[in-house]
Amino acid sequence: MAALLRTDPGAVAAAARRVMDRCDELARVTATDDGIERVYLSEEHARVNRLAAQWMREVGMTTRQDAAGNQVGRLDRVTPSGTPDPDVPALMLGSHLDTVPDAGRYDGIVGVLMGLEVVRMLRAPCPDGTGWRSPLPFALEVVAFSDEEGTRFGKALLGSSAVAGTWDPDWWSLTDDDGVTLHEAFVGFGLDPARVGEAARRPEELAGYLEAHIEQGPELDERGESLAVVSSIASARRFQLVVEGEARHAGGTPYDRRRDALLGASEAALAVERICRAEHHMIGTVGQLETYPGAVNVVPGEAHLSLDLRGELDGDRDRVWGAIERELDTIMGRRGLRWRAREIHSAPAVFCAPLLQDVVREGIVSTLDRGVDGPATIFSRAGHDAMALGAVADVGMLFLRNPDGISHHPDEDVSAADVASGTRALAEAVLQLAAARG
Ligand code: HGY
Ligand code: MN
Ligand code: MN
Repeated sequence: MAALLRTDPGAVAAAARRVMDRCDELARVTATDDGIERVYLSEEHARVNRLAAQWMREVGMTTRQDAAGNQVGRLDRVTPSGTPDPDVPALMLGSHLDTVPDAGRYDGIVGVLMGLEVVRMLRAPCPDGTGWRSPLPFALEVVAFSDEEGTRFGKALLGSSAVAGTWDPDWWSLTDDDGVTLHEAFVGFGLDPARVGEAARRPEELAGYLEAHIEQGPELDERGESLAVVSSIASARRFQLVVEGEARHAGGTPYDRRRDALLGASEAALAVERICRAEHHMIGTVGQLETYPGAVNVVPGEAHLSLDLRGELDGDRDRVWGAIERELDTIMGRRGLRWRAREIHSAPAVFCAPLLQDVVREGIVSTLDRGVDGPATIFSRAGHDAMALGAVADVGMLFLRNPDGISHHPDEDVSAADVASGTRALAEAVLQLAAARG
C-alpha cells in the first residue's frame, strides 16, 4: 500500500533530535551518582513522570497519572461540535521509563518519546482553532509505564499489568532490598492500593497497543538494518533459588567433609547455560548470586541465586525448566546439598497481532529505499510491556537497531538516524492502521 504519511524530512530529523536530547535529559534523573537507575515508586519515578507529562501537554495531550503510577497522555477525537469524544477507543503508544541498575538510556525511554513525536506528526488542530485533536478513527494515547523491569520488587511488568487488569493482590507483600513492601511504597508514593484496579483498561477502550523499542540484541546490527517487525515476545519465568549446605571452617574442613553451597550454585549456573545452549531459542541467565555467611574464611553454608529463563514458546520454556530441575537434583544430591526454588515472575509468550505486524511492516517499508528486500521479522528475547498489554489489546512492536546489541548497560546505544526512520515508520504504521480500520 502506498505510504500515507506526509511530513518533511526536516520535521523527522527534528523529532529524532528531540528524542535523543530528551533521552539524555531523562538519563540525568537517576538515584545513583555514577549511572542510571530509576525504580518503581521512587523520587526519580515521580520526576520523570512530571517531565513526561510536560512533554505530553506540549503536543496537546491531556495528562493523568493512573492508579498504578503510569503517566498517561491522551489526544481525543472531537465531535463535530468540537467537544472531546471520550467514547472512541484509543490506540495506545508507549513503553517504560523505569530502568535496571546501571542502565542504558534508551531501553523503554526511546519508545515513550517516539510515541510523543508520532502524536506531534499526526495531530490536527481543533475546529475552534484552540488545541489539538486526533484526526484518526481512534484517539491517541501515549503511556509511560512505571515498572517494566521489576528492579525494585523482582516482579516485572507491574505498571502495565495494572493497565491490563491483571494486578495480583499477592504482590502487595513483595519487598525491596530495604524490606519495604510494595504496599508501603505505593502509599509512600501517594497512591491508594485499594484503587489500583482503576488503572485497568477494558478491551473496548483500546484499538491496540504499539511499542517501539531497541532490539536489545545483535540481530539488526548484524543484518545492517535499522528496523524490524516483532513477531512474538519471549515466554519468561524468573526464580529465586536457595542452595543449602553447611557453613564450616575454611581451613580445618577437608573437601570430603564439605557441603559447599557456593559450589553447588556454581554448578547449577553452568548447567543452566549448558542445557539452554543445547536448545533452539531458549536462554537462561543467573544474574544474581549471594553466599552466606559470606565470610572469607567460612565455607558457604547457603547460596541464593536468580534464574531468568526465556523461550519462544511456553511449552519449550516449561520443558527446559523441568530439565534444569532434574539436573539440579542430580548436582545437589551428589554434593549433599538441598535446594528449593520460588517462582517470582511468569509471563506467557505473546504473539503480535497479524494486523499490527502488517502495519509495522508497511511502516518500515515506507522508510526503505526502493528495491530493498522486506524488513526482518524478529522474535523478541527481551520482555516488554506489550507482553502485559496482550491480555487486553492487540499488540504490535517495532524494533530499532541496537549497535553491538549491548543493552542493560551504560554503552547501550541507538542512532539518531534510526530513531528518525523508526519514528517515521511508527507514524506510518498508525496511519496504515487507521486506514485498515476505516
Ligand atoms: O528483562 C527484560 O527482558 C526486559 O528488558 N525487562
Ligand atoms: Mn529492560
Ligand atoms: Mn525495555
